[in-house]
Amino acid sequence: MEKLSPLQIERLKYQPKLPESLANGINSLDMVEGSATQSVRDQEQIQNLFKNTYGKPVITFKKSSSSSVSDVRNVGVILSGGQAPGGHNVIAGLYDALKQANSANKLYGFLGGPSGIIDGKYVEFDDKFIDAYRNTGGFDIIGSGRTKLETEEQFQKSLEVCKKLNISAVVIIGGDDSNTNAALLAEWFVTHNSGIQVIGCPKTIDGDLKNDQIEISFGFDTATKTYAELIGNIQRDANSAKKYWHFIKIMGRSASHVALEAALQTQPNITLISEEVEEKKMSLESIINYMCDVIVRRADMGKNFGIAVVPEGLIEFIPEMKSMISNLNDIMASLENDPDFVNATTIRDKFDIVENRLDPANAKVYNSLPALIKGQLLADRDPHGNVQVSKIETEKLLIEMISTKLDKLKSQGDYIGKFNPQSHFFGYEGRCAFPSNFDADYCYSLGFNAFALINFGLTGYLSSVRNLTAPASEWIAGGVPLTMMMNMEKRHGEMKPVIQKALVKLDGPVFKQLEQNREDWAMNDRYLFPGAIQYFGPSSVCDVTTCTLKLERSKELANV
Ligand code: FBP
Repeated sequence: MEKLSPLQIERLKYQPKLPESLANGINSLDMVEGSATQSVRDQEQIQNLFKNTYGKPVITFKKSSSSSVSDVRNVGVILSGGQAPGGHNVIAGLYDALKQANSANKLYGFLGGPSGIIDGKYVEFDDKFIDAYRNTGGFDIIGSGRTKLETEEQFQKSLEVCKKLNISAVVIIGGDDSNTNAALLAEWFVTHNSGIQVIGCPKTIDGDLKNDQIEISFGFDTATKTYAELIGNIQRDANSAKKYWHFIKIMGRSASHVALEAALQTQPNITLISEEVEEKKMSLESIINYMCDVIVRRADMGKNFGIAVVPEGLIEFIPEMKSMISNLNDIMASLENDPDFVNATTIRDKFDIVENRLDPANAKVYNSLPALIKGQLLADRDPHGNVQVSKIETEKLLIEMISTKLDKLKSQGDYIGKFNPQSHFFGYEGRCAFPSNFDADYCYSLGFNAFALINFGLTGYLSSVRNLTAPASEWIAGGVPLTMMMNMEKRHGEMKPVIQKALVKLDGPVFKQLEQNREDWAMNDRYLFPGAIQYFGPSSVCDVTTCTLKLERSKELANV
């Protein structure tokens, strides 16, 4: 038998908590329908594209006094996109609900992400299989992938695979792009009278798949706590040695939720928020000026050290960069089938092809960047057309530009300090951590609830569990129509229906908390050291919610 660590052994025994309605039993639920819904934007276009699944009501489950026996069902599950702590528990919750509903039910796991359903690569779960993964991090139970499900051929193949396995429902566990896949597949299955339902589950450490019904995506809690632990450790090191400025890029793709949450948990000297940069139209130069100002003022106080937190997607929000990247994206999309571009072996060759096509203003911005960043900007887009911001070393770009500016200031006698920078990128470190108790419970509930949605014959819905700052027994289970979250956006040079990303709200309580403290944290070292996630012990350390959820929920509750 595989050797397990002591924590693995203990975590396998953890029994995740469920909302009271679901704990009452999967066959003893009542479904309550809300009123019809609309997409967040572009209603006419979205309704046209999703003729069968558009406009459905929000669903809430209540415990029922009566109980029924469910029909036999086979379900397939897919883990899609980037890893997020708790994915295994979604599958465990789904499996437990499905077996509780009818022990003859079967759960299949498609291997390697959405491509598994297309290529018919799957496993069938049983108790032993599932039990080995309960409360563990990672997606290794069946693997994940980023294949975009969108072509007629892919849908047709998926249908054939489902028919072969007698699958009547598919659960897609994913972020905004993967749940866009779920919405497209759900609509296609209805259009083709396949009788196959599709349900999504809100996954992503990025925390950008949220709205009134989805308070947070799973994985955010654990990932941000992991990054906060690491930032806290670095802060203590910085405050001990007092010789380095640490520039820490934090994963999270476009939205800055992860960086903002990690900053509130640790209180670093500088925190950049991409959404603020965009809103205030801050150029790269003005960002550098702001950071240099803090560095210079700290140096004047004899502090040649500090911590700067930088969100992963910053570069895409700096106005001149945004325009250049959008121009670059369109050009790269148009060159997708150009043999010269596809076969170009060096970045220089690629750039020579692109350069003449960039608008002059954008070419100027591109050329002003260090070679390292220029090359990284030309890397392939992901299958959904996103720039792979995890591969762009913004923290190094900032360090290089700050160094240059500080040298200039020094030569003018305006800077008396020493600048010793260190760069870090925290991303993959947090995506597969053991899920916190919150994520273990939340994920299990989402999976269990996904089967409740299936049992009530729904399709094109996202599993939703709300009221998350209350104890788990008081959580509210239900479903949100996927089309409700959609709008039209440009991807690979074309307008496509996609789930709208939730960005940091600058008038929201979470950002305000940073804004109010920014100057104090910049000059005075108010570092917090959250330490490692605790799984056992007093509730005051094991069940702490994120600042984001706490602040957003308290505002929501105050408005009720
Ligand atoms: P998802 O939206 O798929 O959950 O992505 C999460 C994420 O971790 C982003 O924060 C990051 O930019 C990206 O995945 C990295 O992608 P990859 O795993 O392909 O390197």
